Amino acid sequence: MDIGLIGLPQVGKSLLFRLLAGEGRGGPGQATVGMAAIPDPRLDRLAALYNPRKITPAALRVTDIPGAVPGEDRARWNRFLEAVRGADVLVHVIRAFADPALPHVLGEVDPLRDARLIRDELILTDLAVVESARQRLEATPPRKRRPDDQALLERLPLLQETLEQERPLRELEWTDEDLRLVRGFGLLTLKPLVLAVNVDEAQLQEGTFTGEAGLREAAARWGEPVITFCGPVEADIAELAPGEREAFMAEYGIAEPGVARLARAAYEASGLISFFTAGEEEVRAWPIRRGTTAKQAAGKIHSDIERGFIRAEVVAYDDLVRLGSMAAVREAGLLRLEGRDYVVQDGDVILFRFNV
Ligand SMILES: Nc1nc2c(ncn2[C@@H]2O[C@H](COP(=O)(O)OP(=O)(O)O)[C@@H](O)[C@H]2O)c(=O)[nH]1
Ligand SMILES: [Mg+2]
Repeated sequence: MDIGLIGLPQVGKSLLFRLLAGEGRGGPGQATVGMAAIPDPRLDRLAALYNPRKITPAALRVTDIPGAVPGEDRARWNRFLEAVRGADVLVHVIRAFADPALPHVLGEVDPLRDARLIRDELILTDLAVVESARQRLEATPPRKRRPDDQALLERLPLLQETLEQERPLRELEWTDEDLRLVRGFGLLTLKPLVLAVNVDEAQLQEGTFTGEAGLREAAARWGEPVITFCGPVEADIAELAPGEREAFMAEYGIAEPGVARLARAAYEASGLISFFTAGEEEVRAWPIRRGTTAKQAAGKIHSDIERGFIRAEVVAYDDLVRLGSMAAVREAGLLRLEGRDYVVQDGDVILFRFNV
């Protein structure tokens, strides 16, 4: 499960990457890849109950690619987009910060212009993919078409029409079967998109940034969440000891690092939920897609647990925290025994029973 960072050059993508995932792996001019922990206050509450040796948050892979300006170098821009075809969610990093020493690549700082520019580029990129797929299939004689080709040919015109109306494909209703048919295309506007606005310290203090009203209005219309963060201040927060962070953030009127809010927004936008395992050894959050069954969830932990699945002992996070212990949960009759087809809910704390 992957987050792809996109945006113009010099907007703070690589700084954000380091804040999310540390140094990462990769070479100069190539994609850098790392893991971003997804902070979850529920994990801390569970850890307070179990006092485990280890606390493991859910994590998503993040990819950072050297940026490109769409109008300037088409080939470079296309390579840039190729690198995020496999991502599950895109985070568009937008510059709001002012810095006379570092001019914006397009001149004025204008977050709404940048959001539109990248949005339009993603739409055009998908349109090219859809058009060429349609042409290729239409040129194939019917008897040479593969089983899925006919179904695709029936659906591609609607996709093309949607994109021609400058609408992203995620606005359409998608069945699992429709998604399966187009999976190989890596359509970019099908991916959820989060707008991450990099503000400067003055804007952070003021609680607003250049062009905020216009950007928020458009983002609300588009259904895209907007998260603000201030790169350099976030870097300072990360350097502080955990005990010193709250006072420091209070000076800026923020309760939580912007990077934490951003990681969670990307997680939620990508349709992921978490279940927990909890014991004295480890308290851990596991990312799964909505609709995952108990047996599939077991497989996230270990293939042996999936194969030898007997049952899942499940308690809702809220019940466990309210009652304070597994013994109290059992006594209250709130520990459920669930079978392989149980659909795991966000916040379920699960103990899997299995034999190998
Ligand atoms: N003033 C200011 N400079 C920033 C901020 N975020 C990033 N920068 C600077 O902008 C330049 C480009 O940042 P980088 O993260 O490499 O951007 P990228 O090209 O989008 O990956 C670097 O010199 C950063 O130090 C910010 O919030 N304020
Ligand atoms: Mg960079």
